[in-house]
Amino acid sequence: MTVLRLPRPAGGRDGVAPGPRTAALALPLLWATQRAAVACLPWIGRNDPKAADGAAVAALRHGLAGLPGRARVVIGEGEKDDAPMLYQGEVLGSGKGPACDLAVDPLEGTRLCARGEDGAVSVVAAAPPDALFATAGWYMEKLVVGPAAAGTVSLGRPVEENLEALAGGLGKPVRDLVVGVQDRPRHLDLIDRIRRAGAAVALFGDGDVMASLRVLLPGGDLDSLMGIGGAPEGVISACAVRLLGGDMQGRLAPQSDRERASINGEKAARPGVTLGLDDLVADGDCVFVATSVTGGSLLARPQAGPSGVRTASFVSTSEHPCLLVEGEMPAAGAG
Ligand code: VTB
Repeated sequence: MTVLRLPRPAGGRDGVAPGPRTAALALPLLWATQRAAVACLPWIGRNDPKAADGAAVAALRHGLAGLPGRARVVIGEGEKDDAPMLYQGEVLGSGKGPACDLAVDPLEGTRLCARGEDGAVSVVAAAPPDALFATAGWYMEKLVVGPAAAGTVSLGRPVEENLEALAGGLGKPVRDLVVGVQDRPRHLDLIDRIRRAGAAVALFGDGDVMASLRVLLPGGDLDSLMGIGGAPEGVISACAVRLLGGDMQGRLAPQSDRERASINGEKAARPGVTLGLDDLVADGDCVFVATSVTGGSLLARPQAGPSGVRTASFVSTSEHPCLLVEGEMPAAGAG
C-alpha cells in the first residue's frame, strides 16, 4: 500500500488532542470502502444504478462488520432514491475498539457509475457517538468554503454578499471566483445570480462530496460549493470540511411533501434554522474515507494490478488530514 501525504491546508481550525480516538478506525474504514469500490466495478457503464448500489452496499456492510468497536449507522442513503441501503440505526462492528457513529454512502454518484462517468466514489465518515447531525431529510442547502475563507460567508446572507465576502477572504476579485453548483433546474436562479455578480460557475452533474473536496484541498479548482444536494452527502462532506479546516453551513431543504412530512418535528426543519459546522459534526475527532469507483481529477480509476485491483483513496483524520492511499484488493468475486 502506498501512502502519499499532501500538504496540510493552511489556516482553518486546529485538530484535536491526541488520545484513543475515532482516527484509529481509519484503516478498517478504508478497507471497507476499497471493498465497496471494487464491488462496483462490474457495474460501471451498465446503466443499472440499483445493481451497482446493491453491490456497493453489500460489500461495504461486509467490510464494516469487521470494524473494531460498535459502529452505529446514523446517516445512510437509499430511501430518497429507493435504493438498497445501510439503514439508519443499523449497528455494525465487532465490539472491541472505539464506539462511533457512521455516515455512509456506499456508492456516491450512482448515476455516474451507471453512465460510466468520472466522479463516483464509495465514502464513509465516522465520528464519536452522537457527533453527527442525524436527520431524516434527503436534501440540504449547502455552502462550503476552504480554510482561507472560513468564517466569511453565511447562508443567511444573499449570494451576492457572500461572493463579496469570499473574495475578500481569499484576497482576489469576485470575477476570479469559481463556484461549484450542481447542474439542476432548482439552481437556475442561483447560477444566474452568481454569474451576474461576476463570478464563474463550474457545473457538475452529480457527486457533491467530491465537489466539496475540490473546494477544500490545497490547489483545488473551486472557491466554494453552493446549492441544494443530498442531506446525507452534506453530513459526510461536513466531516471532510472539519478535518481540512474549511467551513460549511447547511439548511434542510425538503423538495417534496413526503420529505417535508418525514422531517416534521425535527428542530433543524424549522424555517430559518441554519446548521453550522459544529451542528453538522460536533467533534473534530472524525474520519473521512473515499475510494474512487470511476476515477476523477483527485483519485485515479481502479486498475487491474499484478495481484488484484489497484484502488485510489482519499483518507482524512485529525492527525493526517490529507492522505492519498493506493491499495490492492482482490477483484470482485475473488474473495
Ligand atoms: C445529490 C448530491 C449527490 O445526487 O444527492 C444528488 O448530493 C441528487 O440530486 O452528490 P437529485 O435528486 O437532484 O438528482 C448526488 O449528485 C449523487 O448521489
